[in-house]
Amino acid sequence: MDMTSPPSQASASDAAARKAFYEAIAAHSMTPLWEVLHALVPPSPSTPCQPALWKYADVHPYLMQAGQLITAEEAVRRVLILENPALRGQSCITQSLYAGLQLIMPGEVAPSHRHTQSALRFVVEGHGAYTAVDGERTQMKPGDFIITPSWTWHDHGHQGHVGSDAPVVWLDGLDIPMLRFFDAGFAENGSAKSQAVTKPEGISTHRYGANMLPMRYDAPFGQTSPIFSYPYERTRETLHQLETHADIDAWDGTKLRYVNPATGGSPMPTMATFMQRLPAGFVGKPYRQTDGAVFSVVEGSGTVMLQRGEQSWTFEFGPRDHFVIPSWHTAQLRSAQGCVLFSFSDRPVHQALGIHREERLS
Ligand code: GTQ
Repeated sequence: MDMTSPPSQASASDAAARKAFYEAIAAHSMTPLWEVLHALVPPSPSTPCQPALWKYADVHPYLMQAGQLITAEEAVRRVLILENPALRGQSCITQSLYAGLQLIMPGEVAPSHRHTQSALRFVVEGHGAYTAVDGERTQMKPGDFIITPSWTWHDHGHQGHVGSDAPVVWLDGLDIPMLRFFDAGFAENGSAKSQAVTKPEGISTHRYGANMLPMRYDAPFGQTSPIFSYPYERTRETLHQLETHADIDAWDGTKLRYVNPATGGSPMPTMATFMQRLPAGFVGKPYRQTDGAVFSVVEGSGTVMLQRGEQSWTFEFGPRDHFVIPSWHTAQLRSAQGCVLFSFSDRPVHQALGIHREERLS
């Protein structure tokens, strides 16, 4: 029998006998494989996730309303979760990834805690906020990519003044659903609201971010990158220079992956992060990959066309919009005026398991 097709049609008496049999074994917490095998081992990934787009113009007023309704301290983390429309109630944007938009206002503190889930912060707008990890603070500026390694104390705060730059919003990307799947979540609250600052700001960049490492590298965060802020200033300039002076990939434009400088691998064991620039007039070729990816639009505008089976989607995106491309959906990026896109996915886990697949179509 073809392993991927359901069992062939049974006669009425066979069907009745089987149904009675299924009911008998159900009482013993058993079920027949042959009724579900085709769905368990599908011929190609059949994700329940849907492509989705969150326009910042729609999201922003609700974030500001959340700012009126509850303080960062009371909420602990004042975040609006971006839930995949096909997975409502599960707090996830793909089956393995969580995404949310976090708001912090001047004078507020999001109190110190730690958890086994790894987090990334991608700053969407505003100035004056900081995040602290393991005794070191870093300022959060739009486009910065910042890491909170698993099981490190972290708190966020805002020391800026009331004004148009005051609300600071960032994208939180966490491996919450993955840790839930493994039942490996632990968390603790800190004893102080804000952890003590024990290190000068920027020290981790000096120690680990100059293409050099300490002689006896101590891997302060295990497999996670020892650099905790990757500032946009540097990323932006690099992409600009590459777009001007190097070949542009027909699928991705100019796309770079962020690395743990000590290993060359992804910054976090569970999540890979990327930044790409599409030149003006870019019409990308279609591709699909097993790792579902979440995008945050940094600058410019464009279109992503998605297709899976008979279904297709077209999203027009602009600055601070967010969208998700689920596993094995064919995607094609276009940009008339040029744009910069941040994205993250669970690719390192696929790679560790040897199951990552990518197809670049023409
Ligand atoms: O900032 O620590 O969006 O613990 C979800 C869970 C943010 C955080 C989230 C968290 C955090």
